[in-house]
Amino acid sequence: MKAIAACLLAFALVPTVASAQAMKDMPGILNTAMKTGKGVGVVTALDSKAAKVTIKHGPIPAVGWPAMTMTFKSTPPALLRNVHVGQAVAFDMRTKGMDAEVTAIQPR
Ligand SMILES: [Cu+2]
Repeated sequence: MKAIAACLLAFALVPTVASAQAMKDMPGILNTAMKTGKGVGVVTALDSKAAKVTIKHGPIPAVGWPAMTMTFKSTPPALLRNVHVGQAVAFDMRTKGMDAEVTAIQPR
């Protein structure tokens, strides 16, 4: 639900003309394009059932993010088997709009 809302919001913020222009110039490259990056941080919360992990992470320049604490979806959920609260981790992530996923995570 959260992902859908973020997606709709992102589209609502792109004026129709600019959107049409972007589509013409570079198909598929819009504000909502998937971006990937690598980060390091500390796990502050874990919800294995919901496949969610909260990480207090440093800046992730590849996606233009400052340091912050936020919750990621784990893709796949099994990544969280080797993770515990308080652990320092390095992770690979991807984001589309406001939706963020970790796609790899390991202790550091
Ligand atoms: Cu973040």
